[in-house]
Amino acid sequence: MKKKIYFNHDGGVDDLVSLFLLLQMDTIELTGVSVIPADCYLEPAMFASRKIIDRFGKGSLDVAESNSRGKNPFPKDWRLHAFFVDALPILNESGKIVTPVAEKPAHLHMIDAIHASDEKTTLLFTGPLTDLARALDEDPSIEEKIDRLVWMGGTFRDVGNVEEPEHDGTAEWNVFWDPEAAGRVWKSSIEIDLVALESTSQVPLTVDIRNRWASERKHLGVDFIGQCYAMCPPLVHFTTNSTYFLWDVLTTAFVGNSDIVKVKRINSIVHTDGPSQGRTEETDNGRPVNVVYDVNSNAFFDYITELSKKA
Ligand code: AGV
Ligand code: CA
Repeated sequence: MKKKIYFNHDGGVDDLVSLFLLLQMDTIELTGVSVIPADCYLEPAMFASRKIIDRFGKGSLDVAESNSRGKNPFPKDWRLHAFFVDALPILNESGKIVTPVAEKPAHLHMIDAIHASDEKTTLLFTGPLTDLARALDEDPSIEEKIDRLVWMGGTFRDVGNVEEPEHDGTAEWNVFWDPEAAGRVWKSSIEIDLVALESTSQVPLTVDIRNRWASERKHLGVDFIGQCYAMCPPLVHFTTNSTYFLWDVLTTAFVGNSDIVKVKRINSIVHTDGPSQGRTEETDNGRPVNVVYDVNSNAFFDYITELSKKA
């Protein structure tokens, strides 16, 4: 039996590579895709998603647009990445887009997808949780049909990846964009697997991995991920605010192959306002979450590279 996955992403390079990889996994069935304009601009991220499904997918999918808004906007330079992926020749060779835009907005599209399946759905979120929070408010009955939420979000270290005025730097961006949405999901009884910065910081984009993909570019899918990651600054001497990690791709790989990571269960809360807004903190009286805190990075890079060769 294939795992049913609903994927909500926010159009970054690693979000779009994640969509590509999901389409190569034969252990899962993608039941829906939606795009939230957080770390992207909506139009190019929608185009890119539909073109990736056209080029690399099989069955019939549509892609839903989110009409959600966040509290703390992402830097424009990062949001521009979706334009670059959308413009890749490999996605524009056919000159047309077949995969349609869904009629309903993302959160309602997700509710329909959850109810349409007899089995429980795994939610994969690689951007903020706004659409899930709204879906839970709209139709609380979806909770019992959700197997789990796998989310790229949060950190339990002292330092996150938000460097913004009026903030103390303790948050991870996907929580910071809409801290209240995370707070809403924390109040639900959904099982949460968090792929936090603890593990994603072990999979930076490096020149070595780029060179590996370059050497194997005769495979169409490896060439595609190589082209995508050509747009992002790699880790060379030390980590900066713009250094790229394979945050969402690790989260997606975890859905396909949980053997490559280590997970521990802790209790946590989310700070929803003030200078620490978006911070996830371990506390005894918090709600339980499963934190992916360690990854076998060689096994991870082998896994995604081999998956890409199937395209
Ligand atoms: O915090 C990680 C999340 C992931 O979902 N995103 C990027 C990934 O898609 C935000 C982000 C943090 N630092 C970034 C980000 C950077 N240097 N460039 C682009 N996005
Ligand atoms: Ca993302």
